[in-house]
Parts: sequence; structure tokens; C-alpha cells
Amino acid sequence: MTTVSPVTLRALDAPGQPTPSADLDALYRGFERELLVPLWTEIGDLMPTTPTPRATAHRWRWSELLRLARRSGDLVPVGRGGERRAIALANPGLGGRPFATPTLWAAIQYLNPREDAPVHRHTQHAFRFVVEGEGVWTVVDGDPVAMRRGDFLLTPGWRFHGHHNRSDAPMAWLDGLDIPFAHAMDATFFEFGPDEVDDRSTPARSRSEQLWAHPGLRPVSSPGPSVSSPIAAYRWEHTDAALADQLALESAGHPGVVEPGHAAVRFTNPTDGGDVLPTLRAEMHRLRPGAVTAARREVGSSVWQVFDGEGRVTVGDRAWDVTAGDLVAVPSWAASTLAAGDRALDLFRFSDTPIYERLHAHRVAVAGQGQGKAPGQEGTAT
Ligand code: GTQ
Ligand code: FE2
Repeated sequence: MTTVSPVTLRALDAPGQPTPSADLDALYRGFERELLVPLWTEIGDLMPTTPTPRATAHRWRWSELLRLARRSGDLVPVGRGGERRAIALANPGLGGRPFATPTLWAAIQYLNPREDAPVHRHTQHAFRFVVEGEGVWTVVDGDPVAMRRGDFLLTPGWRFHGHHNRSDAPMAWLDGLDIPFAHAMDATFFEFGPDEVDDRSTPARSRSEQLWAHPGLRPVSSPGPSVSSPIAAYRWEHTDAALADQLALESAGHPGVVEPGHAAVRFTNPTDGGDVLPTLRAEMHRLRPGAVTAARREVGSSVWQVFDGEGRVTVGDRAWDVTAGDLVAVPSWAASTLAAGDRALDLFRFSDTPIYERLHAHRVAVAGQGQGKAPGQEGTAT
């Protein structure tokens, strides 16, 4: 049997296959010679009844990330060429590539006191989320943006950006980008910027916030909708207040929370109410002490980062205790549940949902709420 064609061998395990014979084997060799593959041997893999992601659910501990980032701070300079001291999560199902999921990059970035990361731009869309620390300004197209605990910051594609640490303490934060998606799409462009950031001032608020970060108010001078949000920083005080208010409303018997004990807000583009970046969705969630969320599946992948508190994250048949800074990758269509411990649990989440929504490939199923929606039957995103 050592001379049997690889197509025949692969077909042996698959259902609905023709009876093996020398003639069939010759046919399969013909396919191979002509670089052809029949559907009937591949259909289980290519057209499964539900998504079968190669990515797996995985938890990374912030304490370990930080330890290794600090060590990188001792040993690895930041400069032109390498560009960033960023260390990416590599999903165990994705062959060692620096991909948290097939579409999402998630990395810890680390800057030593008084250190600079050089200016560059790329078509990949980026955000930063600050789980602890402060003292770095990221300068986005000449606008200096302070980075502080709890802040969510945007660097939309093709904006020049460099970071500089103005404090005597090191700073680490989470970077999220659509690098794996852009890589798979063969759609990446990159350019070096000037050697120095052009504005080294250190304002508490960026010009983008002065113009745009006033609830419900847009500048009359602004043109129409922009593909990415014009707000460079969403400050923790606003996010925190929004979550606290949802839970206060729930306590008073009014609607607003996602489900009992679970408040959540989505960061949005104020010019159109949509997601902050064309490829990335970002949200902040708060669970009351002891709250447990309904199991939820969604097409597309996501990454959670605990911001505050302790709890347990369950994805499929895996479960992890998590604490501030810990990260969990959730593959497409895996059922996930969050549970808060004795304290409230705050979590940041980002996902590739905008891609799937725009392609009408998005489905969600929540335990106790029936089946996932069929393609073409989704309502408008809310
Ligand atoms: O800070 O500009 O984690 O360009 C990966 C690529 C961070 C950044 C990353 C980047 C950056
Ligand atoms: Fe960058």
C-alpha cells in the first residue's frame, strides 16, 4: 500500500467515499499530476457544519508577560528597524506565529524611563489599552496623547506615530492591531517617519479630545463620517462612569445592562456611531461581585484582558482563574462565560467583529436565547 496516492490515503477516513481500487488510485494520481483536488475528499474540512478554528482558547498571565517585558527592557534596545519593544501573544493553534487569533495581534509593549519608540506609519489599525502605569505620550500625526491607567487609545491606519516615556518609571501596556488579518490579505504598507517626534509637549488631553470628546456633541466644522474614530483617547473616568451608571440603573430597576449584574459599553466612532476602527471592535465590561454571564458564541475571534478584580473565564472545555492584566484568546464560535469573584470584575475586550459584520458573516448565539442568526437575517448592529 506504500504506492497508494495521498488523495486515496486521505480519503480512507472520510465518509461517503468510493470503493478503493487500482483504477480509483490511478484517477487520484491523475488529479495530483494535474494539480486538482476533488471536493468529496475535502468537504468535511472545508465545509464543516460549524466553524472549526485552528486557533485554541488560551490564557496568558500578565505577571509572566511583565517579567519577560522587563527583561527585554534590560537586554533589547528600541530603535529604528525593530521599531517597538512589543512581545506578541502566539496562539498555540497557529504554528508559533505571533498571532493571538487568525486576525488579531495582541502584545505587551514596554518603554524604559525617558525612552523613545521611533515614528512610523502603517496601514494596520492599532489601539492601546493601559492596564497600569502612566508617563508615556503617544504622538499621533503630531497630536501628543497622554497614556494613563484605564485609557483606551487609537492609532488608526496610516497615521504617523511614535511613543516617548517622559517619566522616571518604565511603562507597559497592551497593543491591539489587525496585523494577522492585514498579513493574510496581502494588504500591508509601512513607512518610517522623522527621526524625532515633532511635538514633545505633554498636555493632559490631546487636541483630538478637545475637538471630539464631548458627549453627544460634534464640532460643526467637521466633515462627514470618517472610517476611524477621530478620538485618540477614551479616558477611564468616562468609561468607569458609564459602567457604574448602568449598574446604578439596574439597582433602581431600570433597563440598560446586558444581563443581570453585567454592564458593558462599546467604544464608538462619534462620526457615525460605528466601531472605532474598520477592523476592530473594543468594549469594556463590568460584572458585579458573584455575577456569571450566559454562555455566548460568536463568529470571529476576540481577546479579553482583565482590568480589575478577579474571576474565572471559561471557553469551551477550558477554564482559567484570572486577575488584573491576564489575557484570554477566544476562537470563533467557542462558547465563553465570565464569572466575577468576591469583587467586581472589569474586563476589556477586543474583536474582529466589524470585518464579519460588514461581510454579513456574523452570528451570535447566547445560551437560553435560541439559535444563532442565519446569514442575511441579522438586524442592524446595535
Ligand atoms: O506601537 O506602533 O505591538 O507598529 C506592533 C506594531 C505596536 C506600535 C505593536 C506597532 C506598534
Ligand atoms: Fe506602529
